[in-house]
Amino acid sequence: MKLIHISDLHIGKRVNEFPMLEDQKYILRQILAIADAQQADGIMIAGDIYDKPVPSAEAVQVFDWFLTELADRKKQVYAVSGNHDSAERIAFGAQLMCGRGVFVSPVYRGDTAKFTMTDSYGELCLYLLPFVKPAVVRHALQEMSDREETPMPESYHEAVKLAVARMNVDTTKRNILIAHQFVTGAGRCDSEEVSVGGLDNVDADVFDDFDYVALGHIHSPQSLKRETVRYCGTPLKYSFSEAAQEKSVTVVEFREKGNIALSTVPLVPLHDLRKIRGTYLEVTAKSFYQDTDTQDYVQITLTDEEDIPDGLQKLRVIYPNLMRLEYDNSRTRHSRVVERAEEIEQKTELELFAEFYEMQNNQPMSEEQSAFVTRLIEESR
Ligand SMILES: [Mn+2]
Repeated sequence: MKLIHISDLHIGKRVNEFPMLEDQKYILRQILAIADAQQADGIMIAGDIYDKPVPSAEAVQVFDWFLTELADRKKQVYAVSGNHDSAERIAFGAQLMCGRGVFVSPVYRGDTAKFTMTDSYGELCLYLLPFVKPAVVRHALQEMSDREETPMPESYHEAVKLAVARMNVDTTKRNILIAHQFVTGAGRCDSEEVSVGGLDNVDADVFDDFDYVALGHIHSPQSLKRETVRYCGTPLKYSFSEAAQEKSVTVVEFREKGNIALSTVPLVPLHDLRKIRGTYLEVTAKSFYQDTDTQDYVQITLTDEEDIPDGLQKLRVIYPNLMRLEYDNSRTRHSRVVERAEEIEQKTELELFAEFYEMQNNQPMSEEQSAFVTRLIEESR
Protein backbone atom coordinates (compact mmCIF):
# COMPACT_ATOMS: atom_id res chain seq x y z
CA MET A 1 0.00 0.00 0.00
CA LYS A 2 1.34 3.40 -0.94
CA LEU A 3 0.16 6.57 0.78
CA ILE A 4 1.17 10.19 0.34
CA HIS A 5 1.56 12.21 3.53
CA ILE A 6 0.79 15.93 3.44
CA SER A 7 -0.18 18.44 6.15
CA ASP A 8 -0.62 22.12 6.99
CA LEU A 9 -2.21 23.17 3.73
CA HIS A 10 -3.57 26.31 5.45
CA ILE A 11 -5.92 26.87 2.51
CA GLY A 12 -6.96 30.54 2.42
CA LYS A 13 -3.87 31.77 4.26
CA ARG A 14 -2.45 35.19 3.53
CA VAL A 15 1.30 35.65 3.89
CA ASN A 16 2.27 39.25 4.66
CA GLU A 17 -1.19 40.24 3.34
CA PHE A 18 -0.63 38.44 0.02
CA PRO A 19 -3.40 35.89 -0.70
CA MET A 20 -1.97 32.41 -1.32
CA LEU A 21 -5.02 30.81 -2.94
CA GLU A 22 -3.62 30.66 -6.49
CA ASP A 23 -0.34 29.26 -5.17
CA GLN A 24 -2.27 26.73 -3.12
CA LYS A 25 -4.38 25.57 -6.07
CA TYR A 26 -1.21 25.23 -8.11
CA ILE A 27 0.53 23.12 -5.47
CA LEU A 28 -2.54 20.93 -4.83
CA ARG A 29 -2.71 20.25 -8.57
CA GLN A 30 0.94 19.22 -8.38
CA ILE A 31 0.16 16.90 -5.46
CA LEU A 32 -2.58 15.27 -7.57
CA ALA A 33 -0.03 14.75 -10.35
CA ILE A 34 2.41 13.20 -7.86
CA ALA A 35 -0.33 10.89 -6.55
CA ASP A 36 -0.96 9.78 -10.15
CA ALA A 37 2.70 9.35 -11.02
CA GLN A 38 3.40 7.43 -7.82
CA GLN A 39 0.28 5.30 -8.33
CA ALA A 40 -0.55 6.02 -4.70
CA ASP A 41 -3.51 4.29 -3.11
CA GLY A 42 -4.36 7.27 -0.97
CA ILE A 43 -3.39 10.46 0.76
CA MET A 44 -3.05 11.35 4.44
CA ILE A 45 -3.74 14.96 5.44
CA ALA A 46 -2.43 15.62 8.96
CA GLY A 47 -4.36 18.73 9.93
CA ASP A 48 -4.48 22.47 9.37
CA ILE A 49 -6.45 21.93 6.20
CA TYR A 50 -7.64 25.52 6.42
CA ASP A 51 -5.95 28.52 7.95
CA LYS A 52 -8.96 29.56 10.01
CA PRO A 53 -11.75 27.81 11.96
CA VAL A 54 -14.22 29.66 9.69
CA PRO A 55 -12.53 29.49 6.27
CA SER A 56 -13.53 31.76 3.40
CA ALA A 57 -15.94 30.51 0.73
CA GLU A 58 -13.04 30.44 -1.76
CA ALA A 59 -10.93 28.30 0.57
CA VAL A 60 -13.77 25.80 1.02
CA GLN A 61 -14.21 25.62 -2.77
CA VAL A 62 -10.54 24.80 -3.25
CA PHE A 63 -10.60 21.96 -0.72
CA ASP A 64 -13.88 20.66 -2.15
CA TRP A 65 -12.27 20.58 -5.61
CA PHE A 66 -9.18 18.78 -4.23
CA LEU A 67 -11.26 16.10 -2.47
CA THR A 68 -13.40 15.55 -5.55
CA GLU A 69 -10.34 15.15 -7.77
CA LEU A 70 -8.90 12.58 -5.35
CA ALA A 71 -12.18 10.68 -5.10
CA ASP A 72 -12.52 10.64 -8.91
CA ARG A 73 -9.04 9.13 -9.10
CA LYS A 74 -10.07 6.47 -6.56
CA LYS A 75 -7.41 7.71 -4.15
CA GLN A 76 -8.52 7.18 -0.55
CA VAL A 77 -8.34 10.29 1.63
CA TYR A 78 -7.60 10.19 5.36
CA ALA A 79 -7.75 13.63 6.97
CA VAL A 80 -7.71 15.04 10.50
CA SER A 81 -8.39 18.55 11.77
CA GLY A 82 -5.53 20.70 13.08
CA ASN A 83 -5.37 23.51 15.61
CA HIS A 84 -6.26 26.05 12.91
CA ASP A 85 -9.35 24.09 11.87
CA SER A 86 -12.72 23.77 13.50
CA ALA A 87 -12.99 20.06 14.39
CA GLU A 88 -16.78 20.28 13.94
CA ARG A 89 -16.65 21.90 10.51
CA ILE A 90 -14.00 19.49 9.24
CA ALA A 91 -16.19 16.61 10.45
CA PHE A 92 -19.17 17.87 8.39
CA GLY A 93 -20.42 15.19 6.01
CA ALA A 94 -17.85 12.66 7.27
CA GLN A 95 -20.32 9.76 7.30
CA LEU A 96 -21.55 10.58 3.81
CA MET A 97 -18.09 10.93 2.33
CA CYS A 98 -16.95 7.52 3.65
CA GLY A 99 -18.86 6.04 0.73
CA ARG A 100 -16.53 7.80 -1.72
CA GLY A 101 -13.35 6.83 0.11
CA VAL A 102 -12.93 10.14 1.92
CA PHE A 103 -12.38 9.58 5.63
CA VAL A 104 -12.33 12.58 7.93
CA SER A 105 -11.77 12.69 11.69
CA PRO A 106 -14.93 13.13 13.73
CA VAL A 107 -14.88 15.46 16.77
CA TYR A 108 -12.97 13.73 19.60
CA ARG A 109 -15.40 12.17 22.06
CA GLY A 110 -13.13 9.61 23.70
CA ASP A 111 -12.72 7.24 20.78
CA THR A 112 -10.49 7.68 17.76
CA ALA A 113 -11.91 6.81 14.35
CA LYS A 114 -10.22 3.76 12.85
CA PHE A 115 -10.34 2.69 9.21
CA THR A 116 -8.83 -0.35 7.56
CA MET A 117 -7.24 -0.89 4.17
CA THR A 118 -6.34 -4.36 2.96
CA ASP A 119 -3.58 -5.51 0.62
CA SER A 120 -1.71 -8.73 0.02
CA TYR A 121 0.17 -8.26 3.33
CA GLY A 122 -3.07 -8.08 5.32
CA GLU A 123 -4.78 -5.26 7.14
CA LEU A 124 -3.46 -1.74 7.46
CA CYS A 125 -5.18 0.18 10.28
CA LEU A 126 -5.42 3.96 10.12
CA TYR A 127 -6.27 5.95 13.26
CA LEU A 128 -7.50 9.50 12.69
CA LEU A 129 -6.82 11.60 15.77
CA PRO A 130 -7.94 15.23 15.39
CA PHE A 131 -5.87 17.92 17.15
CA VAL A 132 -6.61 17.52 20.87
CA LYS A 133 -5.94 19.70 23.89
CA PRO A 134 -5.94 18.27 27.43
CA ALA A 135 -9.34 19.93 28.06
CA VAL A 136 -10.86 18.21 25.01
CA VAL A 137 -9.78 14.78 26.23
CA ARG A 138 -10.85 15.54 29.83
CA HIS A 139 -14.27 16.64 28.63
CA ALA A 140 -14.68 13.56 26.44
CA LEU A 141 -13.71 11.20 29.26
CA GLN A 142 -16.02 12.93 31.73
CA GLU A 143 -18.90 12.39 29.30
CA MET A 144 -18.19 8.68 29.18
CA SER A 145 -19.57 6.25 31.71
CA ASP A 146 -16.26 4.70 32.75
CA ARG A 147 -14.88 8.03 33.97
CA GLU A 148 -14.27 6.86 37.58
CA GLU A 149 -11.53 4.56 36.38
CA THR A 150 -9.84 7.05 34.09
CA PRO A 151 -7.12 9.47 35.21
CA MET A 152 -7.71 12.98 33.86
CA PRO A 153 -4.96 14.39 31.63
CA GLU A 154 -3.36 17.66 32.66
CA SER A 155 -0.78 18.01 29.89
CA TYR A 156 -0.79 17.53 26.11
CA HIS A 157 1.49 14.55 26.62
CA GLU A 158 -0.94 12.87 29.01
CA ALA A 159 -3.88 13.73 26.77
CA VAL A 160 -2.39 12.10 23.67
CA LYS A 161 -1.08 9.17 25.73
CA LEU A 162 -4.58 8.52 27.05
CA ALA A 163 -6.14 8.91 23.61
CA VAL A 164 -3.65 6.37 22.23
CA ALA A 165 -4.21 3.96 25.15
CA ARG A 166 -7.95 4.02 24.39
CA MET A 167 -7.28 2.93 20.79
CA ASN A 168 -6.30 -0.61 21.93
CA VAL A 169 -3.89 -0.92 19.03
CA ASP A 170 -3.34 -4.48 17.81
CA THR A 171 0.43 -4.49 17.32
CA THR A 172 0.36 -7.70 15.28
CA LYS A 173 -1.15 -5.61 12.48
CA ARG A 174 0.30 -2.65 10.61
CA ASN A 175 -0.82 0.59 12.25
CA ILE A 176 -0.77 4.20 11.15
CA LEU A 177 -1.65 7.21 13.26
CA ILE A 178 -2.52 10.54 11.67
CA ALA A 179 -2.23 13.35 14.22
CA HIS A 180 -1.63 17.07 14.58
CA GLN A 181 0.43 17.75 17.72
CA PHE A 182 3.78 19.23 18.68
CA VAL A 183 6.25 16.43 19.35
CA THR A 184 9.10 17.25 21.77
CA GLY A 185 12.28 18.22 19.99
CA ALA A 186 10.73 19.28 16.67
CA GLY A 187 12.34 22.33 15.04
CA ARG A 188 9.89 25.18 14.64
CA CYS A 189 9.57 28.01 12.12
CA ASP A 190 7.80 31.37 12.20
CA SER A 191 4.55 30.40 10.46
CA GLU A 192 3.37 27.98 13.15
CA GLU A 193 1.16 29.00 16.00
CA VAL A 194 3.12 28.70 19.22
CA SER A 195 0.88 28.00 22.18
CA VAL A 196 1.25 30.36 25.13
CA GLY A 197 3.57 28.89 27.75
CA GLY A 198 4.96 26.38 25.26
CA LEU A 199 3.66 23.35 27.19
CA ASP A 200 2.00 21.76 24.19
CA ASN A 201 4.63 19.10 23.59
CA VAL A 202 4.06 15.37 23.39
CA ASP A 203 6.97 12.93 23.77
CA ALA A 204 7.48 10.65 20.77
CA ASP A 205 7.40 7.50 22.91
CA VAL A 206 3.57 7.68 23.09
CA PHE A 207 3.65 6.60 19.44
CA ASP A 208 5.64 3.38 19.95
CA ASP A 209 2.75 1.10 18.92
CA PHE A 210 2.48 2.66 15.45
CA ASP A 211 4.43 1.62 12.39
CA TYR A 212 4.06 5.10 10.94
CA VAL A 213 2.93 8.38 12.49
CA ALA A 214 1.83 10.96 9.92
CA LEU A 215 2.23 14.25 11.77
CA GLY A 216 1.15 17.78 11.04
CA HIS A 217 1.69 21.09 12.90
CA ILE A 218 5.40 21.70 12.34
CA HIS A 219 6.06 23.34 9.00
CA SER A 220 9.51 21.98 8.14
CA PRO A 221 9.86 18.33 7.11
CA GLN A 222 11.55 16.19 9.78
CA SER A 223 11.44 12.86 11.57
CA LEU A 224 11.61 12.48 15.35
CA LYS A 225 13.09 9.64 17.39
CA ARG A 226 12.76 7.30 14.41
CA GLU A 227 12.33 7.88 10.69
CA THR A 228 8.70 6.78 10.75
CA VAL A 229 7.49 9.42 13.24
CA ARG A 230 7.37 12.18 10.72
CA TYR A 231 6.31 15.72 9.93
CA CYS A 232 6.02 16.07 6.16
CA GLY A 233 5.99 19.91 6.40
CA THR A 234 3.84 22.47 4.59
CA PRO A 235 3.47 22.24 0.81
CA LEU A 236 4.45 25.92 0.52
CA LYS A 237 6.76 28.29 2.36
CA TYR A 238 4.58 30.34 4.67
CA SER A 239 7.23 32.56 6.28
CA PHE A 240 10.66 33.94 5.42
CA SER A 241 12.17 31.69 8.09
CA GLU A 242 11.38 28.88 5.61
CA ALA A 243 13.04 30.60 2.61
CA ALA A 244 15.94 28.13 2.48
CA GLN A 245 13.75 25.02 2.85
CA GLU A 246 12.77 22.66 0.08
CA LYS A 247 9.13 21.65 0.44
CA SER A 248 8.04 18.14 -0.43
CA VAL A 249 5.47 15.44 0.07
CA THR A 250 6.41 12.25 1.88
CA VAL A 251 5.61 9.00 0.08
CA VAL A 252 5.18 6.02 2.39
CA GLU A 253 5.11 2.51 1.03
CA PHE A 254 3.83 -0.09 3.47
CA ARG A 255 4.98 -3.62 2.74
CA GLU A 256 4.84 -6.45 5.28
CA LYS A 257 4.83 -5.48 8.99
CA GLY A 258 8.14 -3.80 9.85
CA ASN A 259 8.99 -2.97 6.24
CA ILE A 260 8.26 0.62 5.31
CA ALA A 261 9.94 2.57 2.51
CA LEU A 262 9.97 6.36 2.83
CA SER A 263 10.79 8.83 0.12
CA THR A 264 10.08 12.46 -0.65
CA VAL A 265 9.03 14.19 -3.85
CA PRO A 266 9.95 17.88 -4.02
CA LEU A 267 7.23 20.46 -4.65
CA VAL A 268 7.88 23.33 -7.06
CA PRO A 269 5.79 26.41 -6.20
CA LEU A 270 4.15 28.86 -8.60
CA HIS A 271 6.18 31.62 -6.92
CA ASP A 272 9.19 30.92 -4.75
CA LEU A 273 9.58 32.82 -1.49
CA ARG A 274 13.10 34.12 -0.98
CA LYS A 275 15.32 36.74 0.60
CA ILE A 276 17.35 39.39 -1.22
CA ARG A 277 20.04 41.55 0.35
CA GLY A 278 22.15 44.43 -0.88
CA THR A 279 22.21 48.17 -1.48
CA TYR A 280 19.40 49.80 -3.45
CA LEU A 281 21.73 50.25 -6.43
CA GLU A 282 22.77 46.60 -6.29
CA VAL A 283 19.30 45.04 -6.08
CA THR A 284 17.92 47.32 -8.82
CA ALA A 285 20.77 46.60 -11.25
CA LYS A 286 19.57 44.58 -14.24
CA SER A 287 22.55 42.24 -13.94
CA PHE A 288 21.38 41.44 -10.39
CA TYR A 289 17.83 40.35 -11.22
CA GLN A 290 17.73 39.46 -14.92
CA ASP A 291 18.41 35.74 -14.35
CA THR A 292 16.00 35.45 -11.42
CA ASP A 293 12.23 35.19 -11.28
CA THR A 294 11.21 38.69 -10.25
CA GLN A 295 7.63 37.47 -9.69
CA ASP A 296 8.81 35.56 -6.61
CA TYR A 297 7.63 36.58 -3.15
CA VAL A 298 10.62 38.43 -1.79
CA GLN A 299 11.90 40.07 1.33
CA ILE A 300 14.49 42.71 0.51
CA THR A 301 17.00 43.85 3.09
CA LEU A 302 18.64 47.07 1.99
CA THR A 303 22.03 47.83 3.48
CA ASP A 304 22.04 51.55 2.57
CA GLU A 305 22.68 53.89 5.50
CA GLU A 306 19.98 56.26 4.22
CA ASP A 307 16.39 55.09 3.82
CA ILE A 308 15.25 55.14 0.18
CA PRO A 309 12.22 57.48 -0.14
CA ASP A 310 9.21 55.43 -1.41
CA GLY A 311 11.52 52.41 -1.47
CA LEU A 312 8.67 49.89 -1.38
CA GLN A 313 6.90 51.41 -4.41
CA LYS A 314 10.11 51.82 -6.37
CA LEU A 315 11.28 48.27 -5.72
CA ARG A 316 7.85 46.87 -6.62
CA VAL A 317 8.36 48.10 -10.18
CA ILE A 318 11.01 45.38 -10.49
CA TYR A 319 9.73 43.00 -7.79
CA PRO A 320 5.91 43.21 -7.93
CA ASN A 321 5.52 40.60 -5.18
CA LEU A 322 7.82 42.33 -2.71
CA MET A 323 6.34 41.34 0.63
CA ARG A 324 8.68 42.98 3.07
CA LEU A 325 11.30 45.70 2.95
CA GLU A 326 13.84 45.95 5.74
CA TYR A 327 17.01 47.90 6.35
CA ASP A 328 20.19 46.60 7.87
CA ASN A 329 22.35 49.61 8.75
CA SER A 330 23.76 51.31 11.83
CA ARG A 331 20.34 52.80 12.72
CA THR A 332 18.46 49.47 12.62
CA ARG A 333 21.27 47.62 14.38
CA HIS A 334 21.14 50.20 17.16
CA SER A 335 17.35 50.03 17.50
CA ARG A 336 17.49 46.27 17.82
CA VAL A 337 18.50 46.79 21.44
CA VAL A 338 14.90 46.73 22.61
CA GLU A 339 14.27 48.30 25.96
CA ARG A 340 12.06 46.84 28.62
CA ALA A 341 8.64 48.42 29.02
CA GLU A 342 9.30 49.61 32.58
CA GLU A 343 12.40 51.46 31.51
CA ILE A 344 10.45 53.21 28.78
CA GLU A 345 7.67 54.18 31.18
CA GLN A 346 10.15 55.94 33.44
CA LYS A 347 11.30 58.25 30.66
CA THR A 348 9.84 61.66 29.95
CA GLU A 349 8.19 62.43 26.63
CA LEU A 350 11.11 64.69 25.75
CA GLU A 351 13.64 61.91 26.45
CA LEU A 352 11.67 59.44 24.36
CA PHE A 353 11.39 61.87 21.46
CA ALA A 354 15.09 62.73 21.69
CA GLU A 355 15.98 59.04 21.40
CA PHE A 356 13.61 58.58 18.48
CA TYR A 357 15.12 61.59 16.72
CA GLU A 358 18.63 60.28 17.21
CA MET A 359 17.66 56.85 15.93
CA GLN A 360 16.14 58.32 12.76
CA ASN A 361 18.83 60.88 12.04
CA ASN A 362 21.96 59.36 13.50
CA GLN A 363 22.60 62.58 15.46
CA PRO A 364 21.13 64.19 18.57
CA MET A 365 18.71 67.13 18.49
CA SER A 366 20.22 70.60 18.63
CA GLU A 367 19.39 72.82 21.64
CA GLU A 368 17.05 74.84 19.47
CA GLN A 369 15.17 71.71 18.34
CA SER A 370 15.04 70.44 21.89
CA ALA A 371 13.49 73.70 23.10
CA PHE A 372 10.96 73.55 20.25
CA VAL A 373 9.89 70.01 21.15
CA THR A 374 9.62 70.95 24.83
CA ARG A 375 7.28 73.78 23.87
CA LEU A 376 5.21 71.45 21.65
CA ILE A 377 4.83 68.88 24.43
CA GLU A 378 3.72 71.53 26.90
CA GLU A 379 1.22 73.02 24.48
CA SER A 380 -0.28 69.60 23.83
CA ARG A 381 -1.00 68.99 27.53
MN1 LIG B 1 0.01 24.53 10.70
